[in-house]
Amino acid sequence: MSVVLYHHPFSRAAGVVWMLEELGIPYELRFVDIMQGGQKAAELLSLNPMGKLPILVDGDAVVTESAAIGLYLADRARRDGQGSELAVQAFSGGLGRP
Ligand SMILES: N[C@@H](CCC(=O)N[C@@H](CS)C(=O)NCC(=O)O)C(=O)O
Repeated sequence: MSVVLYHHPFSRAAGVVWMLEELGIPYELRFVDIMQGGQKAAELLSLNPMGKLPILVDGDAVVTESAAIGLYLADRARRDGQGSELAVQAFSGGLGRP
């Protein structure tokens, strides 16, 4: 089963997309219109009661909070020999900064 990311392009989900791409993890994007309150829909509140994006679903695992998602993906990728420095780069001060 592929990773699903509930996403809006102008949200912290952007850093998660970057990390998924860098790690080469296949994923499905599900657009959520946060301008229209889509993040408060019952289906999404059942995944994240905080009513916020991003939300990552990986099989039975549901991960929220962008930094936590970054660390989760780093742990997932470690099997393939990649480290957690990508999570630090993505979520500690902005994209592209070490
Ligand atoms: N600390 C959270 C912040 C989540 C957050 O504030 N997400 C925003 C988009 S960047 C959101 O969903 N806003 C809609 C709302 O608060 O209703 C994280 O890093 O994931």
